[in-house]
Formats: sequence, C-alpha cells, structure tokens
Amino acid sequence: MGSSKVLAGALAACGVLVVLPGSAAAAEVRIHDVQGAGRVSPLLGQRVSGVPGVVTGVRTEGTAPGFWFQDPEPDGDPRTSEGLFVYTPDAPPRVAVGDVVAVSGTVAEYYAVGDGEQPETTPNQSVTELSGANWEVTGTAPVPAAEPITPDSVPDAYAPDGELDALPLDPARFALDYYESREHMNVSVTDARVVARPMRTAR
Ligand SMILES: [Ca+2]
Ligand SMILES: [Ca+2]
Repeated sequence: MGSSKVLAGALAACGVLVVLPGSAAAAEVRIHDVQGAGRVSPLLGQRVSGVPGVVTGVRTEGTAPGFWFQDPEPDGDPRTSEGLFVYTPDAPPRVAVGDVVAVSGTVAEYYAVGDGEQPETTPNQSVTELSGANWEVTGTAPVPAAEPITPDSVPDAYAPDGELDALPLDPARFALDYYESREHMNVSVTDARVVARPMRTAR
C-alpha cells in the first residue's frame, strides 16, 4: 500500500490520473471484477454494492439456500467468470429466474471441507460467493444463454503445477482452470456421466 501510494504520487505529478485503491469503491463493481482472473477473488472480504446481473437459478432446499446470477454483458477476459452465487442462509431467497438484480454483499470464498480438514489444508478449491447480501429486483430479462460444454472444449491437461491459488487461470490449457473460469455460469452438458447427486435448483 505504501509503495503504491508513492508510485501514484509520482505518476500524478507527471499528469497521469491515478485512482488509488481506496477510491475504487465509487466505481461500479461487476461480477467479473468479483471473480477476478484467479481462483480467489481479488475483492475477498470486501463489501461490494449494486453488482448487476440476471438470476439464472434459485436453490430453496438444503443447507445452503441462495441464488445464482450472471452478468449479461461479459468483459473480454475468458479467465473471469461472469456468474456468482448469493448465499442466503436465513431463508430461501425471494427471487425468480429472469429477475434483473443489483446485489450488495461481502465477498467470500467457501471451502467444502471434509472431517478433520480446514480451509487451509483441504485440497478442495474454494467457491466465490456473496454473503450477508441484500438486493433489489429492478425488472426482468432473458437469462444469458447456456454455454455448451463438450469433450472437445475441455483441455486434456488437468491442472498446472505449483501453488494453484497463486496462479492466474489458463482456461485454454487446463481443465481445472476451464471450469473455474465458468464458476456459477449458465452452462449445458449433454450425455454426461454423473458421479454425484445433482443439486436441485428452480429453473
Ligand atoms: Ca469474463
Ligand atoms: Ca471464483
């Protein structure tokens, strides 16, 4: 932080407009900003406001009710997912598929851990979500079309070597990165083998 402020000051003296991190809150945050180009959100732990999108699915059952929403205006970066989950632990959310929403909440990374595991020790990757959320519904819109996932679209190599959370995604090279870059997005698969009980969502 200290060095970036010094750098910002030097650039500003040269006539370059620099927006310091602390003033970024005024800028609109979209889902791809929350997801970022890696496995862990660059906004982890921060409160975001008015993130826009269209509801693509609602989960009313189980221990993790909530809803998914997706930005109909993706950025040009294939690494950043355009979908996000909103966790509503207190009650099933009163939204419907196709609702246009603006969601505020705290950016969190959820780790599904097994017995004796901690988020720091589990091999499972985290899932980005908004918690402590509130939202407003401003209208309805078509749900972004599902992207077909086929055997040919998924890279053969599974994952890069090294500390995965420290690496930017490379969805054209690695299957794990391919799926992470589509986290929470509307996709379709055909004739896929199922190896676990599917989640029930309202669609
Ligand atoms: Ca993107
Ligand atoms: Ca993510």
